[in-house]
Amino acid sequence: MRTKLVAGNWKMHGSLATNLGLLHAVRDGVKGPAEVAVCVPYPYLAQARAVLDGSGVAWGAQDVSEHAQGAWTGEVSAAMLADFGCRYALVGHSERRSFFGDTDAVVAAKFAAALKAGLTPVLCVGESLAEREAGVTGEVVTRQIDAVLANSGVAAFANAVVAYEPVWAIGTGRTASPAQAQEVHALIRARFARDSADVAAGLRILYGGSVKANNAAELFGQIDIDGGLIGGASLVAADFLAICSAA
Ligand code: G2H
Repeated sequence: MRTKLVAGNWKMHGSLATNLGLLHAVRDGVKGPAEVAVCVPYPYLAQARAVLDGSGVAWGAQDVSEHAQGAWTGEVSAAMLADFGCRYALVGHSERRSFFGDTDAVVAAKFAAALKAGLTPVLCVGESLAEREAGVTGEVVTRQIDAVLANSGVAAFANAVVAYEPVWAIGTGRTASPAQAQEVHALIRARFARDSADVAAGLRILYGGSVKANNAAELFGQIDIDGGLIGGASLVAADFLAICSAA
């Protein structure tokens, strides 16, 4: 009953020239029941819209400011993203959390700002290797989610997506096994079910972290895995399309 979602996260890659081929290939190559989106760098949102508008492929941003407007040099507001037709905005990606100081509170504010502008926030959560080895994966992921629940409430998640991305699996070529991922996805869904069984049942929980064409089907076959957030493999059209087809 949950439509799967496969979202590409291009990170800081691309150029007008290389994006063109990739966007056209994705637009023209997507088949199958899963919803597909690409989260591109800010300067390429207009290009993504020009190619993808009217197609079945959505586009979005990789971050968003928690502020609505004002003297926030370098920031991009949710309303600006909406102006460019974005459906999605990632919030709390681990690279933002670890390299740019996005705390749980900042992530919660970004989530709320995205929702307010009519975007669908994709809340990224996940534990580091040290946290996994210390056996606190559940606590970490729950803390990250609780910060957003406390700020926006469970009903907000009727219009949001969660992405579980174990930090130790991001860009490392090391993927969580389907069973490892499923265990955390089930824990995440159970956390939401404590507040609302309906929201929990409808919530799409994506897996991210070294998803490739050769491991996507098994990951997406898990009962609580509703698609993927795809980094490196979203930059190669054939790989990304194969992952979309596996969903
Ligand atoms: C995790 C993921 C996409 P990759 O960051 O968000 O990247 O698939 O390259 O591990």
